[in-house]
Amino acid sequence: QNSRAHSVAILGAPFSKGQKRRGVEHGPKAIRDAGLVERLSNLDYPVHDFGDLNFQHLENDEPYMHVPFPRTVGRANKLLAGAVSHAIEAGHTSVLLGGDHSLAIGSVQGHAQQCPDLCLIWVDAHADINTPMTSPSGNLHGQSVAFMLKELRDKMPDIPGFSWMKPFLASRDLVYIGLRDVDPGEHIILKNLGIQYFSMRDIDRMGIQRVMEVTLDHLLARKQRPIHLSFDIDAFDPSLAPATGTPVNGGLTYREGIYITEEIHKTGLLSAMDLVEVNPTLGATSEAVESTASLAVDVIAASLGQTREGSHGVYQEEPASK
Ligand code: 4U7
Ligand code: MN
Ligand code: MN
Ligand code: MN
Repeated sequence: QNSRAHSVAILGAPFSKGQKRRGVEHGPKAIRDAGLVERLSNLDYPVHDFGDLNFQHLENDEPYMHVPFPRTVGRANKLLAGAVSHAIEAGHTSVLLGGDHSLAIGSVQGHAQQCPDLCLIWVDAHADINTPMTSPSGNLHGQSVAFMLKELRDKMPDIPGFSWMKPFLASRDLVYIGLRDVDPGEHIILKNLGIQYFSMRDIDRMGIQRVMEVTLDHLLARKQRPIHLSFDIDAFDPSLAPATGTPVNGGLTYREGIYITEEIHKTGLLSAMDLVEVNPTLGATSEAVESTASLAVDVIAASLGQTREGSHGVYQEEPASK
C-alpha cells in the first residue's frame, strides 16, 4: 500500500464555460476553504498547492452548432493539459480542482502525454460521452469523454479550439461508475463500443465491493498501469452533494463513494485525479455548500490514502507500556 508515496500537486481550475450556469468557477476556493491542504498534510507525503490557473477571456467565441464557447473551452484545456503534464513529469500525483467537467479533457490529455498507457475511471451520474450531434444541451461538460476516445474519431467534427489535441484513449481502458442519467445517443455509444459501466442499478444489484473488483480487474488484469480518476461530485446523491449544476436523484451513498476511492488508492496506481462540478452558488444554504465541499475533500483524501481504519508510519513506535 501507498507504494508510490508521491508528492501531490494541487491545481485549481476556476472555469465554467463547459456549461451555461455561473458559479462552478468558485469550486476550487470552496474546496480549499473546506480544509483540503490541512487534511492532506496528515498523509505522509508533501503537498504542493500550485494555486489557480489563469484562464484567458476570449471575445467573439461564437457557438459551433449549438455548442457554446468552443474556443474558450479548447484554449482552457490546452493550458490545463500543459500544467498537468508538467506536474506528472515532476513526479507529483496531480489533483485538479474544478470547475466544470469539460476540464477533464485537458487533465486526462496532459496526464496521457506523460503516461500513454493510462486507464480512466469516470465516477459520475452522467456518461459525458455526447458528441455535438447527440448532445441535447450542446454543453461541452457533457462531451468530455467523446474528445478522448479513438473509436469516436469519425463521429467528432472539427470543433474550433481543439485542433491542438487528438483522441488518445481506447474505449476498453475506460470504466464508468454511478451512471443514472444517460442520453439516448450516449447509450448507443456505450453499447456500440462495449464500454464497461456500472450504473446505480448495477451497484444496487452487485454491491460496491464487487463493482470495484470487476472495475480494477477490467483495467489492470492485463497489466498494471497508471490510473486517472475523474470524479464528478454529482455522482453522489443530491442529499449529500446539493451544490452542483446537474443533480440526479438516487446517487452514491457516502460509504459507496469513499469505498470507491479507498480501493483505487489501495492499487498504488493512482497518478492523477479530477474533482469537478462543485458549484458553491447553487447550494440553498451555506450548510449545503459546506457539506458539498467537505465531501469533495473527503473524496480527495481517501483517494490519496486517508483510511477509515486509521494508520501509522513505518517507523512509528508502539505506545509505551506503563
Ligand atoms: B456533467 C447532459 F443532457 N447529458 O449532455 C448533457 F442531461 O459533467 C448532462 O456530468 C451533462 O455534470 C452533465 O448536457 C455533465 C444532459
Ligand atoms: Mn460529469
Ligand atoms: Mn455529472
Ligand atoms: Mn453536473
